[in-house]
Order: sequence, then structure tokens, then C-alpha cells
Amino acid sequence: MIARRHMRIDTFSSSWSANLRKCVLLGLFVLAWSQVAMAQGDTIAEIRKRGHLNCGVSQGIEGFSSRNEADEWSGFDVDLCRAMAAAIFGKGGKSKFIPLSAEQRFDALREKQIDILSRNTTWTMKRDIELGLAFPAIVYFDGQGFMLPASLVVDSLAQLSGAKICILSGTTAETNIRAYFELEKLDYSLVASATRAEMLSRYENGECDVVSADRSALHGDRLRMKEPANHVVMSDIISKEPLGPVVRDGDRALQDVVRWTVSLLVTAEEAQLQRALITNSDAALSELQELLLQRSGGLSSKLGLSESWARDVIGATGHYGEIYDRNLGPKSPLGIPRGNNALWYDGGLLYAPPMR
Ligand SMILES: N[C@@H](CCC(=O)N[C@@H](CS)C(=O)NCC(=O)O)C(=O)O
Repeated sequence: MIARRHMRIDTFSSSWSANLRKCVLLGLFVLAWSQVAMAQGDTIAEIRKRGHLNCGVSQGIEGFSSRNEADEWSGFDVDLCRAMAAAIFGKGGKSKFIPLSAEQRFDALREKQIDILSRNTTWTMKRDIELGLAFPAIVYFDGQGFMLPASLVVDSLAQLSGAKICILSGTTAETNIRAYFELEKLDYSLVASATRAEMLSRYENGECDVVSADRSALHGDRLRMKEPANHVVMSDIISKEPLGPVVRDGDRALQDVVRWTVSLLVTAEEAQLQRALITNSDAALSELQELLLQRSGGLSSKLGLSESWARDVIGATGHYGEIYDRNLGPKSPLGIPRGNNALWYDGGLLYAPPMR
């Protein structure tokens, strides 16, 4: 009996201490998890405390991100960051631009040197899954193309067989070339460079026959040549390059802000609500508010944004079409037609999910 009672007590006490251990472990786990969640989820609070958004851009690519002598940044990727800063801070929201090479960009984001990467970056499954990063939206539908001397008579990609191809390392370019040329059984050799400047000077020095990169970037590369008219960008592409802003996987709130700010830029273009209209016309402003505030039932506050965020964003940059036209469109030095980047109802791929 005594033994049995002891046994019972032992059983009770050992299951009690096991439960206590479980509780302590669970408590520690919950604490650790909430610390991780706080650390991950606090990026917007950190940005607000710091007073500006840290935005990673390219080291200089015409139309996307470039700096003038007065150290002022401009470009499509730069304007996207300005739109995000307006969403987060309201009117006058500031961004700091941090130029990054292709190879530095993902580490810079993971190591928190930047909050958002807005640098002609392709959304791929491998990057999404393996790097701990998230791609909340596509802002430019691109493809990998080729720039070559106009004197070379090349009408089709098959005629590139045997070419020496200049590419930038750390980009999607190399994998795409290998996949395409091997599938098509075309000969090629690669000349890889670490920077775009090095890649272009190699091309100009004749170390390679053609340059292969995102077509959008090649339009800017062509303008950098001593004689742009002596170079052409082929219309053929060998890959899909959906470009978009990137944030850290754990930053769920920032992902939502980025996704819905991009949707807002497109929605405002769909509704033809331009910057000038929004700033000067009460009717246009209330149309935007009707579109985004009343119908969305206060969702902006659930995003942690002010009720005026739509007006602040469109007031800062204009809608998607205005950003495109200013930096890349037919009237800009690059003169890239909208193509795939036209709105869906104009035959393009741009389509914003409903903001309600
Ligand atoms: N979209 C591709 C390519 C991105 C890329 O870095 N492209 C080069 C093309 S030349 C570039 O933008 N270089 C500019 C720079 O290094 O600052 C990717 O995500 O890997």
C-alpha cells in the first residue's frame, strides 16, 4: 500500500514537474516568438522613429534610379519609394536612397541596412523561398534582351550563335542565357562583370559582342554609349522578368503597405485620378476618397496608415501612369512604350486588386 501510495505520489509529482517544465518551455517559446514577431513587425515603427525610409536602389540606371550633380535621386524605382514614404509618413515623407550592386542587394535587406529594396529586382521562386524575402507586388513586366552594335545584322536570336555575351554577375542574366542557349542548342560564351560600368566598358572595348540584361536597363545602357545611335536593343526577349519591390519575409505590415500602395497607384490610374486633379480639385479628391476610404471601410487605419494616405501618395508621385511617363515613357529620354506595362483594359498586364 505504502509503496503504491508512494508510487502515486511519485507519479503525481513527476507529472506535475513535467507539466511545469512544459509550461515554462511554452512560456519561453511564446516570449521568444513575441520578441521575434515584435522585431519583425516593428519595421514601420522603426521607420517612423528614424524619420525617413531607407530605400535600396541600383547604383545608377537611367530611368529607374539615378543621381544628379546636386545629389538628387530620380527614377521609377526612386518614385516608388517616395510613394511608400508618403504612405508611411504622410505629406512630405522622406526617403534616403542607398545605392546597391546586384550582389549586395539581398544581404543589405536581410541585414536591415534598408527597409525596402526597390531596384529592378526580379521576383523568382528561388529568391522568394530561399532568401527569407517577400515580393508584395509586380511594378514592371520586363524580359531579358540584348543590345548589340547596329552594324551587326542580326534579325533573330538564332543568329547570336557563337556570340560572346557580356552579363552582370549576381543577376538573373546568367541562368537565363544558359537555359535559352542550351535549349536552342546555340553556342555562346559568357563575359561576367561585377559592375554595370565594367560590363559596358568591356562591351565598348569589344571584349564581348553583345550585352544581355533586362530590356528596360538596356535602353538606359544604350544611352550611356559614346554613340547611342550605333547600338540597338533587340525586341526579342528570352525570359520573364517581373520586377518589384522587396521586403523581409517577417515584415507582414510593411508587405501590406507596399502591396496596397502599388495597388493604389494603379487604381488611381484606372480611375484617371492624376496628381494635379487630386491636389487642385475637391471633386477629384472626393472621388479618390470615395474609391478608397468609404468603400474600403476604414481599411487604411487597419494598415496603420492615416485616412489621407491615398491623397498623400498620389500627391507625392502621381499615379502609376504619371510615374511611368515621367521616367520611362515615350516622352522621356528612354522612350519605352508602355507595352506589357499598360493597364489591363489597354491590352497590358497591369491590374490592381479591388481596394475594398
Ligand atoms: N532583374 C534582374 C537584373 C537586375 C540588375 O541588377 N540588372 C543590372 C542590369 S545592367 C543593373 O540594373 N545594374 C545596375 C547597377 O548595378 O546598379 C535581377 O533581379 O537579377
